[in-house]
Amino acid sequence: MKQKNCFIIGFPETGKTTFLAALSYTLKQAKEPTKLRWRNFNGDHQYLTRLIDTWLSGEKVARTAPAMQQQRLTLEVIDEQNTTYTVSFPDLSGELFQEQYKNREIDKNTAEYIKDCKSFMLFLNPKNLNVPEYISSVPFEERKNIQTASEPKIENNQNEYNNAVPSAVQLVDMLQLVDFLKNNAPYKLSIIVSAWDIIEERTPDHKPEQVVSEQLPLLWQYITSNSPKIQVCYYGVSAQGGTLEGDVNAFLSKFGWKPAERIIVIDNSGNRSHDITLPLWEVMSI
Ligand SMILES: Nc1nc2c(ncn2[C@@H]2O[C@H](COP(=O)(O)OP(=O)(O)O)[C@@H](O)[C@H]2O)c(=O)[nH]1
Ligand SMILES: [Mg+2]
Repeated sequence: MKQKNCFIIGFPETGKTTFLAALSYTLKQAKEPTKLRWRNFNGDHQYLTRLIDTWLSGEKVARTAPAMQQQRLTLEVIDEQNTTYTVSFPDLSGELFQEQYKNREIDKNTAEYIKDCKSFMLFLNPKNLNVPEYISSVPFEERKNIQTASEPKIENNQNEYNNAVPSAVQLVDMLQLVDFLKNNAPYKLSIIVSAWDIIEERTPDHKPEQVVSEQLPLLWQYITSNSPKIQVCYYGVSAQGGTLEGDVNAFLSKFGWKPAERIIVIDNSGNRSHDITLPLWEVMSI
């Protein structure tokens, strides 16, 4: 049995817990063929069962408050060659990453975990990215009237502070911390653009990497210029299947009551499937 750790990076509301719910359901079901299948689970069984039930019923998963975060969720999965992997897959609260950025500190356990880890998944939600306005996109007449750019203040309120800093700046900082802790050793990184249903509605021809290069050019440049140390793959994932507003039954019936069909996974070549195990399988192959 191979032991692998996967570290999940993502600020609050980026789709991490919904992904974990849809992933756990997918691993367990036997109808749709998937790259990875379920073997076993170590951790809080109630937590995972509740998560899957909530997801199946078409409700939003509960917010992962810092007190509820799961440091130890270990999935035992098996691939097509019958190799078994144990994948440690913590469901951390997004506030942890915000605190790290603001306080310039990381707790010892998380740092040790990252040091040993070769597989990372980074979640982005197109609905709540903080993208700065570029000077070149502001009309010249308006530019003349801008007084002074205001620096974000260090407020007591965590969210206010982090919301004032562009998402790409905070994410590059996180990846620099990973590089530092791993002493510049190579690693695999899956970038998950979550809520892909929203991107598909707005810009149906877009590929996941294009969303990142357009919305977060600083992050894209950092990852690209750090190749081959960072071996990246990009996925667009809709773990929920759409926005959960309105009649739940009408929403679930859109997919013929087949839970697996709610999931959209799109790779950077545009290949489309319901197999949400793909991004995990890909980062584990190192
Ligand atoms: N439209 C859409 N919204 C999603 C999807 N996945 C998650 N969301 C929404 O994004 C928000 C954050 O999701 P959650 O999994 O709790 O994020 P976490 O804080 O990173 O664990 C919630 O409002 C979800 O309903 C998706 O596939 N499509
Ligand atoms: Mg969560």
